[in-house]
Amino acid sequence: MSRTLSSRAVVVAAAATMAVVLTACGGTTKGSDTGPAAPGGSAAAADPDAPLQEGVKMAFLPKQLNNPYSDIEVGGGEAALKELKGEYKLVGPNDASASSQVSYINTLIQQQQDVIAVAANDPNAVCPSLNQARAAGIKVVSFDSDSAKECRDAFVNQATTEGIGQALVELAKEAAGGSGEIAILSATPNATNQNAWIEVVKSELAKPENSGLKLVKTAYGNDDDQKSFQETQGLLQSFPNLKAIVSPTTVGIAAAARYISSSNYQGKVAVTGLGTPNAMREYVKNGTAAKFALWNPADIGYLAAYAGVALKSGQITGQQGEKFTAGKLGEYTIGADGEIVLGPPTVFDASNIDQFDF
Ligand code: RAM
Repeated sequence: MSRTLSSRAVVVAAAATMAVVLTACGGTTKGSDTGPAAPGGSAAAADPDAPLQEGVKMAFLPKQLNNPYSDIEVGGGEAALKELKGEYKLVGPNDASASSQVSYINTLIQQQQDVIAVAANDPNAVCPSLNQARAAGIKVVSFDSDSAKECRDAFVNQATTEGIGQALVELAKEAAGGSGEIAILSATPNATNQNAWIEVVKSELAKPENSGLKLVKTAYGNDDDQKSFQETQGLLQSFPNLKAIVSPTTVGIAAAARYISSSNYQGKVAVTGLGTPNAMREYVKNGTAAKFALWNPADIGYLAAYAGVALKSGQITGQQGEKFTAGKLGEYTIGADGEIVLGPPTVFDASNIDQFDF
């Protein structure tokens, strides 16, 4: 069975995703502080030869703490900070609501962290606090879900937004058997990452080659298992001709697959989207979710930590074209708008899922 969607959208990386090992990063000696960057982006020029500082205090603020995906992400950040001899901290809300992260950012400013890594629940709600942090000399890296670009120094994106959106459409098309009604089960209504992917999905669906697919609804499970489960039930009841649910969130896809697996809809409505192999294994094996995609969440946290320490050390400032080495992941070049793209996602199905354990 082929695991390849179109080459444009997704490269089936399987083990290869993890095998991008370029030169390892060397120095972690203490260097001088580069001082605060002005909010809005103008910072001192990057010094590519600046040594990576030791002792950098970096706090991770994921969308929420009770999401297995976030746990894996920040675990990668912790591992990187260990390599970099930095100080890792984890804080965050229990729900992914829009304003839930603001108080945590304010506390991190008071604690004089050197770097904040944030997966924004809302691109704008976190902005004033993030810019206060930056005015206080704290470097801000968004990861997974971007803040507005005016309020951070760099963004670690899991894959290109276009690529993820296109992959979701190809997965949905295949899951629906080529045509028919599909629905999206998203995370929260304000999530920057899901909303950006859904925009791409909609523009892909407008293309003639996808005219057989009809998006009937986008529902929001808020990255809450129970709410996602209930929203799945609602979609199935409201749209009796539904062919597939595409869920671009690890919480949503698992809840949708669990619901369908234990219902009369199994075999009639397919599930696909973005999930972790461990949460999806049984649903791949029982045929409910034959194929889905993701990247290695740990690598996002790892890359964000290296980016954060490189920012704090003055090696990069977040400008397009700057390069830095992210330990075992190798060299990265910063793209437009301070975006750093981890790499292509992996597609999982019965033929490869047992090679992955996360
Ligand atoms: C959920 C979160 C996260 C997203 C993944 C795919 O865990 O919404 O932001 O990147 O799914």
